Amino acid sequence: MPSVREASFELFRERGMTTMFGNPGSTELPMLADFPSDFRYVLALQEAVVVGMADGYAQASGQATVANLHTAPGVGNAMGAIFNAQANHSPVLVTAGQQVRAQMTLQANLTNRDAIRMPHPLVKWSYEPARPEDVPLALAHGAHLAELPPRGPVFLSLPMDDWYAEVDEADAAAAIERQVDGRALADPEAVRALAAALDAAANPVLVAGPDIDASGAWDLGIALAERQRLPVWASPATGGNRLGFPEGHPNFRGVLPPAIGPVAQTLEAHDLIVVVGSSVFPYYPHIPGRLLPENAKLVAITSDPDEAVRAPMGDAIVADVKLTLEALLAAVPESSRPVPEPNQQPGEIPPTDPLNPSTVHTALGEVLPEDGIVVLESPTSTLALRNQLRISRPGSYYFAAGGGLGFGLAASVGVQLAQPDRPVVCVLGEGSAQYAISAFWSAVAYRTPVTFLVLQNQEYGILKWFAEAEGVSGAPGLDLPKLDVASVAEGYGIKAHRVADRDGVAGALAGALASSQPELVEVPVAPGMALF
Ligand SMILES: Cc1ncc(C[n+]2csc(CCOP(=O)(O)OP(=O)(O)O)c2C)c(N)n1
Repeated sequence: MPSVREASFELFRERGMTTMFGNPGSTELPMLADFPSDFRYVLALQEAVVVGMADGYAQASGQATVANLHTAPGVGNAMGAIFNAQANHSPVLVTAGQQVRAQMTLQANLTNRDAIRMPHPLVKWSYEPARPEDVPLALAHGAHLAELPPRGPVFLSLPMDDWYAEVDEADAAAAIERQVDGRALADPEAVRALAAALDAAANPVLVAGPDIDASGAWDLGIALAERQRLPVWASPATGGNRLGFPEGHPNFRGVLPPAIGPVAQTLEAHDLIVVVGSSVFPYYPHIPGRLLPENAKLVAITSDPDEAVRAPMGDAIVADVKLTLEALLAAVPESSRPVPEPNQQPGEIPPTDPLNPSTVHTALGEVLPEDGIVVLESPTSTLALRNQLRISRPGSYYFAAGGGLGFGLAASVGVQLAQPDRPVVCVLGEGSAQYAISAFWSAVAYRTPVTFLVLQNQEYGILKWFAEAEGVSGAPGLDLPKLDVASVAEGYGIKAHRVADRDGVAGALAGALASSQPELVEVPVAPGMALF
């Protein structure tokens, strides 16, 4: 009879889950014993980095991905990253070791006392199998559930002696073979009604969200906008872990602001707002106002029932985003509305010393190859990067929808491992880099040739902006003088470049992008928010 470990690895193998991320402790070693040679174990040096890397890998590969943590303290360290994975709709299968069953009741050292409750609100399912022989079935359950819509992390606590138990061969084979398909078709009546409303509207608009990309519906979003002559806004950047529409497309208008009043103001002229693959809306901060322009209707298409029901206004269709766009496209005619005016390109940025973040992003835009991927965590320059780069290919942008810092650096390594043939640039604020700093080690150890671009403005710039917006003065702890990320990265074995002028930035980035090793480019930039 196979062991729990053999059956579990056969399950992972069958599902293509052969890259796993972890930080081992004594309670995880039995799982890793005789580690099969067709699997890849990616070591991260802290658990938030384990989950951040697995999140990036899961999103960029589209597959459930194992993040193996060390019992209670490891889960504790990873909690912020699990929060991000949930907001990102990322199918991470989080596992954590547990004391041997014989010592759990007496709560021997390292017992995860209430393992199921610990990550509970952040995951779709939290479980500790009732019997050792149930572990493969529980892992199958977790993998299916993580990948079913709405995708998201699940958690399993696995007692360390379970891996040696034996399982019935036929039962294990049955658990391993199962496929569960969860792509739901929309009610054809709801689609017909939306198609009729779109065609009848005087001035409809499309709001494109991250699940367009995640569901593989990129081309369908473009086709709908073109056939119906729709101007397109990106859903607010705060919730945009991926892009839903090419930002260089002539119909693209910009990124919606993330607050109630400004969203309604931005969409003022429109009578029908169709939101696809986004919550309605990932608001922050609180700027009250009308939820919608007067007389405007809103219809959202989302695969997430929770996103659908918690929206404060409008109607929703809960179904697979790609299948629904396919059906909608088949039901709408070519519109006779005028084609939206081509969007304006960003203007020239006046030279400054130190460089404006926007100037750095123009330099990045010049050297980033067509198939480049950007992983972004540089709060004051998020909008500047979107405006300057106008990223226009699917699967080319990743961001923490949850807003928990530490995603960017870790996720970029996972994204690069999942997409080894595409150049990955990770754009970081020097403050953000600290939350997952040890991911530099993994980047070097696994030869992931990420180009890290660090903007050094010597402050928590976005918090100064928030302080002003909130009318807060005199808050301590918002300055970061002399934080030298390049030197820290060098300590982890990364080749680092320090450049301060525009041509130097472009040259260093081009060199780093062409290199087969991870490299870092650190640039001092002017403080404050960069919008364009
Ligand atoms: C885990 C976590 N802790 C704290 C914060 C609050 N926070 C948001 S942005 C920010 C500052 C980021 O600084 P930096 O990366 O240097 O970028 P800048 O704002 O200067 O562009 C902080 C501390 C957060 N979002 N997540």
